[in-house]
Amino acid sequence: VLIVVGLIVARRSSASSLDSFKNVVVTRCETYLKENSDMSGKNDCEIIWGAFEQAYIGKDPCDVPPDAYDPLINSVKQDLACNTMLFWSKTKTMVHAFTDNRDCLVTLEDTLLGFLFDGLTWCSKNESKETFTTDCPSCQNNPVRSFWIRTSANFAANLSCGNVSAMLNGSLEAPFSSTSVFGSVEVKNLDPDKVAGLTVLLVTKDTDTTTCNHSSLNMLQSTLDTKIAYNCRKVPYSTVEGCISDPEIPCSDCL
Ligand code: N1C
Repeated sequence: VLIVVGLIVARRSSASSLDSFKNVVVTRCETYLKENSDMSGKNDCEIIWGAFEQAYIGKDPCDVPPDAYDPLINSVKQDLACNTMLFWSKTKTMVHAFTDNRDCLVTLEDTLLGFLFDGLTWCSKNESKETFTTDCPSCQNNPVRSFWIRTSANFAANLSCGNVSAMLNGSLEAPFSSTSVFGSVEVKNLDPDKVAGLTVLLVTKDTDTTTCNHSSLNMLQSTLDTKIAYNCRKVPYSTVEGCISDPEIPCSDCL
């Protein structure tokens, strides 16, 4: 009897860790579609979950390449208004504090795909049907890293249009890094037939010495397709802080 009870408890607990992960994703999905009702007819949370799962379930957690997520990308239907896309690098917390109360700018995490998986960890194992949410390896082709690479490429290549922006950290030695997701994936995937310009918003504190003339930003400009206009502007950290604490201040007064 004890063995049977033990087996039931073991089965339940392994099933419930998957169930709770799936639950988090599907609940986020339903919440998002409720808030963005124009998308709800075209998107199905169970189909999106199925397309997501098949990218990594049963696979070696170091052998999930970015293109494993192609079916997931294709399962989501979303359009964004041009001129609103905001990229970021090493400014995540500030950027989201800013965009959470405002519709004028949209980050990847404000799109359905980014919203579903932001902050989550997942992997499986060879021939396993399970999803693990802890102890996932940090190798090159791990499921989480490949997901962000693939979704970021899609955000830049297929969703971005008009004049787009990137919020970079002026308190760092080098505000632009060519090995970041922004530098290695997004900048290279902007479509010069759709994107007219990229403006760097260099968020700077009074004590910072980094300017738009920093050599790493010259590198960013030279990586960019010559058909895309490049601009850079310093934005005082205090202005961004003020706009975070008062959502009534119009976007045009913030950036
Ligand atoms: O490597 P980064 O930043 O330059 O990537 C940021 C860049 C943004 O413009 C986003 O569109 O790439 C996109 N992106 C995410 O939206 C995202 N959400 C969460 C990239 N990475 C994202 N993450 C996780 O943060 C992910 O695990 C990745 O490795 C970090 C990147 O943070 P970063 O170095 O500050």
